[in-house]
Amino acid sequence: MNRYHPASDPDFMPKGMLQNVQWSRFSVVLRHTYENVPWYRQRMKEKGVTPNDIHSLDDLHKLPFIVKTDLRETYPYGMCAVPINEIVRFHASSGTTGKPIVVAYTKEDLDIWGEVVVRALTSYGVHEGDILQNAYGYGLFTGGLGLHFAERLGVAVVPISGGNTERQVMIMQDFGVTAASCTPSYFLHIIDKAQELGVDLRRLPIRVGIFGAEPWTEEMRKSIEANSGIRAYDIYGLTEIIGPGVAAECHCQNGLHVFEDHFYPEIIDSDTLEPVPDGEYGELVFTTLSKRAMPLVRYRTRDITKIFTEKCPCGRTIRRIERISHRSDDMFIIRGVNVFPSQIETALLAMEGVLPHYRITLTRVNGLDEVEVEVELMQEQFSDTVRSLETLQRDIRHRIEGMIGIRVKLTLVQQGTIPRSEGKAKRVFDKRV
Ligand code: DLL
Repeated sequence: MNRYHPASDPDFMPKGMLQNVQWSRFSVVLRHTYENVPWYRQRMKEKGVTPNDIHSLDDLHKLPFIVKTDLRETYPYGMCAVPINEIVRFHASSGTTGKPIVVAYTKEDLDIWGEVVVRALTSYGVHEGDILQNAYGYGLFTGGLGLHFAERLGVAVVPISGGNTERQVMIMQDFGVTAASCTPSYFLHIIDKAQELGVDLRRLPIRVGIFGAEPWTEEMRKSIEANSGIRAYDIYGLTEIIGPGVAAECHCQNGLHVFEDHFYPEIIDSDTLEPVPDGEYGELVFTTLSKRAMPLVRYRTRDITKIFTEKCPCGRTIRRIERISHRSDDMFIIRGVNVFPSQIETALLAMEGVLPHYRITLTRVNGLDEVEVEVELMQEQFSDTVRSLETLQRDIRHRIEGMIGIRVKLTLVQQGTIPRSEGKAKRVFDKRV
């Protein structure tokens, strides 16, 4: 079992030492990738570079990027850098169309994954003796088996997976669960169900939530914390890099520390593909520094964030990224204006009486793009006078329009109208094509 010892935690390494670790790991990974993955050798040849041209991590920019379609085109084993008999696990990310992205792990890769998940849990204050209700989906998705590594911290894991929400509430109550992991949208559903069943989560021993796999806003965090009495923490990761545990918040809840001794982050401008300085927004790119089965060099995540330069009060010296509020491909363009769903979520959840359940539908009427936002209201709002409902509707609409800069149609709906999700929530429905 991996027992946690802060003294040996690279989260707290002096900077120079961390850079040495990063470089010594990367130089091995680069050679390993070049020698064992023909796709990489070919791409590097096209760029006119070999591992001999890379003398430090400052030379990373000389290397080509890799994107999701490259992984899809080499499906299923084209990116594997080890023989199949060294692989002990596969995961895959579903994707909406075509073949999935397949990721392979050696036994040592699983140990790295376990290590970063344990570090994340520790930074949320989860410890031996806790009982974790793991409601991320088990299977090819990395959420379930990823958070299952909590066992290595001495945590008792309830591998309940997603779904059957009534049973989730029962088990949370009966087992004395102290921590839960799932998507933030699914936890909202659990909160609703508990309320419906007359169970007050604030009176249960549960104190920590481990939420990720989809964007969520600070307003959503406040809503979850107020309605469940837990502390809600962000965990970030992606199948291609390892799964959950690439970066995680600490108790300061202000940015996610990247476990950069294993996953080296860069932020690039998605148009010019040039690195941007720390503190500026751009697309997050990762290079895996220690994985053997499927190392990735300069993988473009499409996730938009920035790297923090300020020291974190928690004392960790590894860098932080701002929470991922959106992906570059989440953005929709309405009448020439770029809009992110997270902007609408922020505007909605700042209003009294609004519930954190909403849906955005894009349509084209007579050649003109329209945005409709449906949002649930607390029941008591509907029993108020029609006049105050109209005022509320106008106020919410103005707030959204002020945030995104275009007119929207706003529909207020009763609690429970918008379908709930058990995994990653789908909130935008683009019916323009
Ligand atoms: O969602 C891995 C994961 C499981 C992360 C459980 C956290 C918890 P994929 O299905 O490959 O892997 O999706 C990865 O989800 O590129 C982001 O766009 C998004 N994402 C993941 N975590 C967060 C987060 C898992 N904390 C994609 N905040 C990533 C915002 C997130 N977006």
